[in-house]
Amino acid sequence: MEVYINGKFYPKADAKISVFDHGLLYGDGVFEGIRVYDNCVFKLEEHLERLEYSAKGIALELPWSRAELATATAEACRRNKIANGYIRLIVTRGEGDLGLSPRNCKAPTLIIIADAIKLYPDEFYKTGIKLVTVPTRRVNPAALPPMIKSLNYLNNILAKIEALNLGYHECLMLNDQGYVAECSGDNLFLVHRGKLFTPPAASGALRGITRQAVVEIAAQLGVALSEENLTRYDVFIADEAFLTGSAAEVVPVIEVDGRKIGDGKPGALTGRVLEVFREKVSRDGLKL
Ligand code: PXG
Repeated sequence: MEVYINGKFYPKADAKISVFDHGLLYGDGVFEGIRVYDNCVFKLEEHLERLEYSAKGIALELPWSRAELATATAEACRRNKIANGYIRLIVTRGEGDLGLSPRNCKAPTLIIIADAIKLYPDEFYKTGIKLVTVPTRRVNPAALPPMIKSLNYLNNILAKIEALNLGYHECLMLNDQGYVAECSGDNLFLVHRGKLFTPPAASGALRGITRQAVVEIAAQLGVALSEENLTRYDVFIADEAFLTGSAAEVVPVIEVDGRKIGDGKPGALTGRVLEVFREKVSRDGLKL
């Protein structure tokens, strides 16, 4: 495998950055997790747009154009012969001194890893997964906007640890007001009386690319969708629930906090959304 760092490709063993890089010292940076399906980089434009917004959100000026980032991403896939896989695009504040100030960081570091993807077990899609609400709250947008896909993932990792310790793969995270925010690495959707619901980004959700794809699929299927504040009560009375993410795609949720969602089986609308999503993935994006 060869990893792209600042315009050059390095064998995996030599792909290294400085220990003085503020991405490491302070988690000062942003990233994207992107899927490749049958030589198509799914929603690359949307991922690059979000990367630009994340960078803007942390006052990091990207010295690369969207076209340059797309070309480098495509090249990383071709070099590594990734026709189906996963791309991790990382921009750090760059090498600097000890001390929080980004002013001494000369230039951002751009890293692109294109690798095979470890797919979720097939049974997740067939039988669904169970979630647990964790005590760790999603970080307050006034402290660190969750819309920024930053290298600072400790909030999510603390939640993930709590879920794993309780025997769950994924969890429900509430915001500091008690409204549903999202999962540790996925967005959440509910189905109630044939309508789709998902929390607004302002409630502490990342503007997921898969989430947006589901919004488009809902419109295509003629299913109403509302972005509104949701409570655990809304989760418990839902007929169906599913989570979305680049790695997860669309995974049915059959139980939350020991309570069955609907009849406790993956829902029909969830199945239809997953079906349409999988039809879209190899068509909607940059062709390699
Ligand atoms: N919320 C959070 C906090 C995430 O990290 C999503 C929602 C879903 O967004 P997308 O754009 O992927 O639909 C994410 C994405 C990984 C990995 O390596 C994590 C994500 C995506 C891809 C890989 O664990 N999280």
